[in-house]
Amino acid sequence: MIKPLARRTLLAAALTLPALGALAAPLTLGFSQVGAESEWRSANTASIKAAARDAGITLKFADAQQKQENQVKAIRSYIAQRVDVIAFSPVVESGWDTVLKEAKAAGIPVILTDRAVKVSDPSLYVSFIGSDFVEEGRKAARWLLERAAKNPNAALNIVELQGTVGSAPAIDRKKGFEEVIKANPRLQIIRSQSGEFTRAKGKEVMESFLKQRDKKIDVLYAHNDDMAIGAIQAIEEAGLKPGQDIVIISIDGVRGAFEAMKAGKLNVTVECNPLLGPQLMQLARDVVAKKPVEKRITVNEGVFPAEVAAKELPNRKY
Ligand code: GZL
Repeated sequence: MIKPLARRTLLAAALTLPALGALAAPLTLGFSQVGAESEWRSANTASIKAAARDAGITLKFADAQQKQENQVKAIRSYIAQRVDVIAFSPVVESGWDTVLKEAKAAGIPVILTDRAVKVSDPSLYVSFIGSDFVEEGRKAARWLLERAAKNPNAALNIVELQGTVGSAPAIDRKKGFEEVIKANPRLQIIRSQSGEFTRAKGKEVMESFLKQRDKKIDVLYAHNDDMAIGAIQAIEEAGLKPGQDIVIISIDGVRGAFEAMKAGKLNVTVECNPLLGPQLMQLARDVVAKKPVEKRITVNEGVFPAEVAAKELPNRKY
């Protein structure tokens, strides 16, 4: 015959064990990454992997080599493996409805990181964590407006190296930049082409811009530092001084940009924070625990002109 106290203790234990069991089972996150196209992307990947390890979260990770079909395949494999939550940085904005409907039908929540998507039904993803790319484009243009105001009669011909065609950062950084430079009609974008966020393509496209001699190039606006660094090589090979003959504005704030600014070859970089790992892991836990989460979580970012590069470089975390 079990004594009442002992029975109560056994009952309490029976009720508690499953909860403990739920806590102990590591959460499994399936992550589809764009690729490894830039310093920014490498820092983003490192942050996600380190944060998963620190959080005791089982991470399944796939690099899509900048191809949407590889991301769709990875998301489908995570659905088949019945992971607890899926997260991905969509290489382009459109074409996600079908696979996200499959994840929803399987009852697996999806988190967007870094880049956003355009979908018919916003309930196809639980939350977005990343940057405000339109604001990054505005910050880049505000820096140029301020500089141009010191020389009010100078016309400034701008060439633009866009990011990956169809990607949220490329679309939004262009939008924000154009919205602000409208304030000064002497600032004109005379050429604009995608450099695919890579150094190699950025150099190649800048070479083609420099060959077209009909208009002098005064400013380069690059949607990321890697393309700017590639363009710097092209400008030097053309016998011009980057950062002086051609003013260069870029975005990301990676170490290579601070080194280029210290060398006087880049004029300003607008920060885009890749270190989303810890916030993503906490968000994944909250989503799996069915806690209410914000639909859009953006991170605060700064603007770093060349004058502060040397002082700031030792503090950089990516
Ligand atoms: C921005 C990110 C962009 C970076 C590029 O959040 O999506 O992709 O600006 C990277 O360096 O390739």
